[in-house]
Amino acid sequence: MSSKSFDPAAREMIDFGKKNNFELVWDRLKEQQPQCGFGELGVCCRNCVMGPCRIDPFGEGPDKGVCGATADTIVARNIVRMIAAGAAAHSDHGRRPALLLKEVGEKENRDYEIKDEAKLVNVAKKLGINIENKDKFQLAKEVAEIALNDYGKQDSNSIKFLESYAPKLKEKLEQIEKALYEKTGKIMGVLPRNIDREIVDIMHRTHIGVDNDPLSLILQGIRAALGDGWGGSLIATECQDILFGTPKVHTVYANLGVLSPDEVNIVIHGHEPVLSEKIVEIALKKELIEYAKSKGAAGINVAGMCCTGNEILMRHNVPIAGNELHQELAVLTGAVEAMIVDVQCIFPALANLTKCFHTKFISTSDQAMFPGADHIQFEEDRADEIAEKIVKIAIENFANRDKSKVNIPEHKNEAIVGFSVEQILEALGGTVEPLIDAVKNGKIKGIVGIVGCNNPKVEQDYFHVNLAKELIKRDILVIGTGCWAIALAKAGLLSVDYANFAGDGLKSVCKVLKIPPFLHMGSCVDCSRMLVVASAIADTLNVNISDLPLFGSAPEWMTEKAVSIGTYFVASGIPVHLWPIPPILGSKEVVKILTETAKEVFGGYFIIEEDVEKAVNIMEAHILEKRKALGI
Ligand code: SF4
Ligand code: MSK
Repeated sequence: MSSKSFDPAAREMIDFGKKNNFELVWDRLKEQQPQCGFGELGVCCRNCVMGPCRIDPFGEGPDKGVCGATADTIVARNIVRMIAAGAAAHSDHGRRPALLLKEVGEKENRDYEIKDEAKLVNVAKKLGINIENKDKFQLAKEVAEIALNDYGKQDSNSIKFLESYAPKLKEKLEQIEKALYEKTGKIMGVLPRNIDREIVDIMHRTHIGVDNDPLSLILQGIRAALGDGWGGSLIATECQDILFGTPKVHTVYANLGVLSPDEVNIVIHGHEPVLSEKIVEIALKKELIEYAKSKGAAGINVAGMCCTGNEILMRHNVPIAGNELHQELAVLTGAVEAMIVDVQCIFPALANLTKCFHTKFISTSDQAMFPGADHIQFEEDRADEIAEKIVKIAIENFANRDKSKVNIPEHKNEAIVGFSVEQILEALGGTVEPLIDAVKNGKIKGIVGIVGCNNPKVEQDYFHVNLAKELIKRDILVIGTGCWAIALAKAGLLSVDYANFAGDGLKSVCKVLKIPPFLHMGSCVDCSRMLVVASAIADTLNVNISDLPLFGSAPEWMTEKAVSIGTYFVASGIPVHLWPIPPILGSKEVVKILTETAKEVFGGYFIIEEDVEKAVNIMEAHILEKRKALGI
C-alpha cells in the first residue's frame, strides 16, 4: 500500500492507478526531481528580458541580477507576486457574487434569489446602511454597491468592509502607517484602499526598476492580502450567504465512498458556488431524476470536490468526494459521468485522465479553459438552462459507463459541518461570551485556525489530521476551512464523539454545546469567517486580535491563495505556521521581516515547522504567553 496518502481510500486508488499505469500527480512530482534549487530559495527572476537572472546562494557565483537586483529584492518581489496572485484569485471570486447580488437587487436576474434576508439585513446594518423602509431588493443593491465600490474606488481611505467589520484593526493599521512614516520618513501604507488597486500596485512595483526595498515590498504584499481577507474573501462569503443561504449545522458524508455504483455521479470541482448551487437544485428536479431512471440509472448523485464541494456541502446535504489530491482519484473509480469544473485548483491533467474513462470533463468558466475539456459556457442570466444542459449530458453519459471498470473504494465517513459564524453564535446562545468564558476559565486554552490545501510533497492529510488531533489533546479548539476541513471530514473526525479524545476542558465544552472539537467553517474564501470570529472576540474583550490566544496554520499548503491567507492572518495579528517551506530562504532579510519584524509591527508572524509535535509546542507556547499577558 502507498504511503503517499494518510487516507485509506486514496491509498487504495493510488495503488490501483500504479497497477494500471495511470499517471497521477505523485508520478509527475517524481518526474520533476530534482526541482530547481534557485526556485525553491526564491532567488530566480524573470521580471525582464535582460534576465532570466539567478543569485548563487553559495556566494560563489553572481550576487546580483543584470539590473543589480539583490537576492533580498528578488525574493521579496517573488513572494509579493505570489500574494498578488492569491489575493486576485480570492477577490475576483468575490466580485462575481457581488455583481450577481446587484443584478438580483435590480431585478435584472431572476434565476437567482435572496435566500437569507436576515443575513442581508445584518450585513447592511454592519456596513452602516439605513435599512428603514427598504425592501430586500433595495438592500441587496446597496450592499452590492458598497462591495463593488471597494474594488473600484479611487480615494485613499480604507475599504469599507474592513472598516465596518474590524474597526479596531483599522485604527491599529493607521497607527502602524504613521509609526512607519515617523521612523523612516517613507510612506509605506498597509491599509487597503481598494481591493484591485493593491494587486495592481504589486504588479507595478515589482516591475523592473521600481521598488527594490524588501520591507516596502512586503508591506505592500500585506496591504493586498488584507484587501483579500477583509475585502474580496469577506465579500465572497457575505454575498454568497445572502444569495444561497448562510450555512447551518448538519451532517454529510465524505470521501470517495460517496460515489454511487448505480446512480449518475456528477462531481463538481473548483471554487465558485454560482454554478454548483444551480446544478444541485436542478439535479433534484423530479423530471431529471426520471430522465436518469429512463437511462438505466437509479438516480442522480451530486458530489463535491475541493472548495466548490465545501460551498455546497456547507449549504446542502451534498456529500464531498474529496480534497485536492482526490481529484484524479475520483476519475479512477470509473463511476464519474461528469467532472464539472469552474476555477482554481483544478489539474489540467484531468483532460487526459478522463479520456481513459467515460468521464466527461466539462469546463464552464470564461476564465478557466482546459485544452481537451468540453467547454459549456456558464452565464448567470441563463443559469437554469445551462445547469440543466450539463446535468442532462451527465445523465446521457451513464450509458457509456463500463461497469467492469467501476472501482469505488468503500471508505466514507459522516461529518458534522456548517459552522458559519451565525451558527457558532447560535450554539453559544447568541453571543461570543460563553466561548470567552471557556477561554478565561481555561477549559479552552486557545483557538487554532487551520487552512489549506494538499501538496504531494507531504503525505496527503497526514499533517492536517495529526496536527488537529494533537491540538485538541491540549484543550485547543480547532477551526478551519478548505482542504483541511475535507481531510478531517474524510477521516471521520468531525463528530461530537471525537471530543472524547480532547483534553478534559475542551471535551466538556463540546459535550455541552454538542459540537465537534474541530469546526468546519467552509471553503478557502471562508477563512474570512475565522477573521470575523477573531474580531468579535477581540471587540468583546476590548483588545486587539493580536492580544488573543490564537494561531493559524497551513500545514500542507501549495497555492498562492494560501500565501495571501497566511499573510492576512499575520497582518491581522495572528501568527501562522507553514509547511512546506515557502520560497524565501534565499534572503535572510525577507526571512527576518516575515518571522521577526512582522511580530514587532503586527503581532502576527510566520513560523516554519515540519514536525507535528514541535509545531504544536510552538503554538501552545504562544497561546500560553497571550493568556498570561491577558491575565487569564
Ligand atoms: Fe534580471 Fe533584474 Fe531583469 Fe530580474 S529585473 S530578470 S534581476 S535584470
Ligand atoms: S481547494 S486553495 S487546494 S484549500 Fe480551496 Fe484546497 Fe487549497 Fe485549493
